[in-house]
Formats: sequence, C-alpha cells, structure tokens
Amino acid sequence: MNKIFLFLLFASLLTVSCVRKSTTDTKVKKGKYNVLFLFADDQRADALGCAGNPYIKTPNIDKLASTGMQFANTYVMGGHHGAICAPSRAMLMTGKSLFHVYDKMDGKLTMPKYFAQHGYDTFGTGKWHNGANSFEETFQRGENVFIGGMCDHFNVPCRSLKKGVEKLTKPVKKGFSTDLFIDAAKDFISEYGEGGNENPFFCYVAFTAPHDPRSPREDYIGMYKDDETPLPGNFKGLHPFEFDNMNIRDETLAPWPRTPEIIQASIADYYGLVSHVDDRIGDLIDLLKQKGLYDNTIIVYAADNGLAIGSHGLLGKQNMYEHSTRVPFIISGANIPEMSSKDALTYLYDIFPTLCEINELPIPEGVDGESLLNVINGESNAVRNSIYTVYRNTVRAVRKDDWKYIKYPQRNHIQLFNLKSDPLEINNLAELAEYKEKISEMDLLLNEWYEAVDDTATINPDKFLPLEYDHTKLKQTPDVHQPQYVLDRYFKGVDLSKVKKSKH
Ligand SMILES: [Ca+2]
Repeated sequence: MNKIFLFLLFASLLTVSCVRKSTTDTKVKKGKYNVLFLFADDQRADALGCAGNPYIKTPNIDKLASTGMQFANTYVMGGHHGAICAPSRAMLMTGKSLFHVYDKMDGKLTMPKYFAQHGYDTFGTGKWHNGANSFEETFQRGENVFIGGMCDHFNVPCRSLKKGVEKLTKPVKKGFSTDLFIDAAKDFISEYGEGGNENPFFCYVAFTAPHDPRSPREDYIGMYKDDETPLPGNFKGLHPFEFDNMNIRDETLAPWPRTPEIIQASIADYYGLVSHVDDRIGDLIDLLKQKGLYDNTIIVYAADNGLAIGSHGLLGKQNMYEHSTRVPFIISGANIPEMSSKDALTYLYDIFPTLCEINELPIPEGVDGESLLNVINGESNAVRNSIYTVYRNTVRAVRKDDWKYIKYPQRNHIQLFNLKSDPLEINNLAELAEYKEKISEMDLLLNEWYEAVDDTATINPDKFLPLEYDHTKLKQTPDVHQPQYVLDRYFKGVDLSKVKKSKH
C-alpha cells in the first residue's frame, strides 16, 4: 500500500515538475493559470515554420507549438463586411458565432471581463477593432492600445487605460507597432506581482502585423529575398470569376493581373513582419521565465483571419478559400502534451470556453463555441463534424472530412474541392457528373448550417449576377496608411496625385 502511495506521490511530483516536458498520455492539469494571449492580424495558417512552411523563420512560435498543441484546422467563421477582423475579434472575445454578435461588443460579456469577474488581473495592448467603449468595458488596464482596423506600423496612434480610470486617453502617435505592443506587455509582466498581488493575469497582446502596410521594420527588410521567396502553389494572375466587389480595399494593393514579382515581394515583406513578431514573442517568453511565471502560464497564439496574398489571384481575406479562412492556433501550458497536434474542425470562438474549462471557470451562458478540452486530452477527436464559413451575402462554404463546397448564391455558381488530393483548391470538381450526389449532400449540409447559425443572407435569390468581369476596369489604389516604402515598392507607375500620403 505504502509503495503504491509513494509511486503515486512520485508520479504526481513528476507531473508537476514536468510541466511542458511531458510526452504522451498526459492530460490537462486544470487550475488557475495566467493567460498570455498572442493574437496576430491577417496571418495565414501556413505562415509558420511549425505549420510545415520550410521557408519562413518563426523559431519562437515553433517552440510554443513543440511545447504544446497545434490545431491544424481552426477557422474564422467569416464576416458580414470586408473588415473580417472586426467580427472575428467579436466572436473570439464573446465565444459567439457571427450572426449572434456581428462586430458589436458593447455591453457583451467578453473573455477578459469574465476572467476579471473571477479574480484575474486583465491587461490589453495592441489592436482593438471593436470600438473604445468595449475595450474600456473589457480590460482593467491597457497600454499602447490602438483603436481601429489598421495603421501605418511606424505611426501607431496609442492610447492608455490606467487602472481605476474608466476612459482611454487620447491617442499619441508612436512606432513601431510590434515593438510597442510587446514592450507594453513586458512592462505589465515586469510589474506583475508587485505588492504581494497573487491574482492570476490575463494579458492580451494583439499585433497589427502582418496586416498591411507590408512595411517591415528596417532590419527585417531583405530578410527574405524577393526573387527567392516561393510563390503560393495556387498563385494566379486573376481570379477566374467575379463573386463580390473585386475592388475592395485589400484587393487594390497590387495591379491586376497579379505579377509573380510583386507577389513574391509582398510575401517577402509579409514574412519579415511575421519574423519580427516571432522575435519579440521570444523576448516576452524569456521574461516570463525570468519572473518564474512561465510554468504557470497558458500561452495562446492565434490570428484573426488568413489572407490570399496572391493565391487564386486574390490578395485579401474576403473569400472562402482555405488560405483566407484557416488561422494559426497553438496552445501551450497546463500540462498540455508537447509536440501534439489535432485535426479537429475548430473555430476561433472555441478558445473562450476552452480557457474557461482549463481554468476551472464555468462556461458562461450564451457561448456558442465548444470547449476543446476533451480533444486536447485525447478523449474525443472532434467537437463538430463540419465547418461553415461565410462572407457577406455573397459566399457560403462548408467543409466536412476531405470535402469543401463553396456556394456563390448571387452568381449561381458552386465549387467542390477534395482537400486531401487538392489542398490548394485548384481543381473544381463541381462540373463533373460523378460528384452530383456529393454536391447534393454538401448543399444539404450548407442549408442545415444556414438555419442552425441564424444566417441572414439570401442564399436562393430570384436572379443572378454575371461571373464575367473586366479586370482592366479594376483600380490599384493605396490608402492613407501606406508609407513611402510601400508606395515606392508596390505602386510604381500608379497615379498617386489624389492619394493622401502618410507622414512617414
Ligand atoms: Ca485581420
């Protein structure tokens, strides 16, 4: 009996001392952990070394994945307008699906607010795309907070929310985005615990990278050589058909047809922005270790949406291809098995209930997301058997097993891809008679999702718009946030006389 007890004691001590060092057969050790939530902007799921990209350098995020779990099939549900970032963040923060929150968070229960109600100290820095009010309602403190969708990385309007003060300060311009946000988080963590405070913390760091402008800090320019940067396997000069406004902002940042040279240069700069984020995450994790906080902190790395950046002739996230809807999601800490990965179909809005369960908080009412704890513990392979994604009233998609079905209701057009044999979604099988049954099955599933999530689009319109479009009528136009580096590099020969320029 004593021997068994001693073995169990030894085993439990081993478990405690081996946080993030365990290999197999481990389960999440529930408890009140600190949460460090790292959230990138517009990062494709494949723009990480740990996701199998052999070219990009992200050693610190790769290490997070190797000391924890990586989800290979996490999606943003989509958006009801072009700025997918806003509804994506509203879903993440409330745990609700798109049609239950849209991008409106005022008065809603958010993840940090809920954690604060359970004794956590909450802090936010970086991008907040859902209005100042909801930031003020959500966090106890904030530094270098950027309220908005995008900015020049070198001129970020930063605001502060001081402890005990209800309102954010007026914005002051500072730079460079990634450094500002990491430095603010470092200051928060450095000061954490002062005065004997033992509350766990929830620290949210929302980068504006690698969102455009694709203008890395000077020392990251040229880290990736333009002519050596691989093009996406599904690169195209033009998208083969029109399905929505092809002149939406994201799509105006390069000429039509896209050229391999400009796409390679864009990806080189995009990867530079990601590697900068990665380097600074390394600094932040070093600080956690120095402060003795690392073993008691859950670290999440995710992004709000993906990006086309040359895939399928597109640049943005306003489509339902995998590159735009699938996002990175890594979770490390709480004895989550290291070097583990999961294929479960998941949404960003599953993270809220997952963190609740790991931290022993009841999942609040009205949360649509599913806790992934059983998947993390290997007790279940899935929390849902299909995924539904949407963009405005113009695109609907459903994924089940290896199959992906995209419907363009206003164009009377569909696509069917087998993601196992065709992960880049190049070969549309919808025209082939042998897939008629599969299409009926997927269409039925799409309609079930439409009902289940209270979708509001008209997916069976009376008349249809054409698929054909004239790409020569599309414009290449920078916005005010594009600095001179971007104008010089990407807008040669474009009439910029009417474009208001950034001061950088
Ligand atoms: Ca985004």
